[in-house]
Amino acid sequence: MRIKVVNPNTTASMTAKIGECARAVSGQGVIVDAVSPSSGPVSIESHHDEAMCAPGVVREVLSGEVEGYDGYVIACFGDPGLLAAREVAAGPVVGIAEAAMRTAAYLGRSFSVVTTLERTIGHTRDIARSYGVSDLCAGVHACEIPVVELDSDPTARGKILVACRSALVADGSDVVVLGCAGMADLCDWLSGELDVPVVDGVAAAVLTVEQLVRLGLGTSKRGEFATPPMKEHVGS
Ligand code: 2AL
Repeated sequence: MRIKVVNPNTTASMTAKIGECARAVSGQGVIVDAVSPSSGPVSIESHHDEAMCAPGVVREVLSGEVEGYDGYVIACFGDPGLLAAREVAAGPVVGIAEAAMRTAAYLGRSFSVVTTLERTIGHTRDIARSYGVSDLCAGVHACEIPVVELDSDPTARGKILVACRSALVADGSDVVVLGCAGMADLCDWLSGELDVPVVDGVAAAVLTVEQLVRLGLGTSKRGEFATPPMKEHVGS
């Protein structure tokens, strides 16, 4: 089985980290390739960034179909391009926010999302609603660390831990969902510190795709996610 993990941003070090975290959980015989689009924003933390990265995400899934991948993960917490990617993929396509929120629903009464910047909170709430889990999402909290500083800022870990602790208290929740693929490597450490389940969407999405492929399940091509007619494009 081959799974293509698409990091919608173009920061190569983050793509490498996402690949490591994905391979750490994938099963025997599963090949995981982590890629990012050849052009696009270095991080996704606004509606504008999401719109700008989506064509690159879809291109990676289209090329993945030619390359023979069995399924795809969209490794950015806003799940940019997810629905368009489903239209062009035969196998399953899973976004990390969707996988993390659905996984968290198994683990407690409610969950808190800890995201990067405050401006991403509205979109996170919107997607929780669209996935039907907004009743379980007790709160969305920002640690105010930009995506590209998650690795370089020596205070980042500590700030994320503080944000998780205060989210659990403020929301009265019992599970933490990490709101950025760039936090994937902190998941084990945070669950040890917090003593509650901490869900990393990269791991959750990879295992969800793996499970769906093993079950022989792919994206339904009846109706909304049928292959769309490819249209003539005007201009460059
Ligand atoms: C993200 C993410 O997962 N990747 C990225 O570039 N931005 N999420 C976020 N909340 O900022």
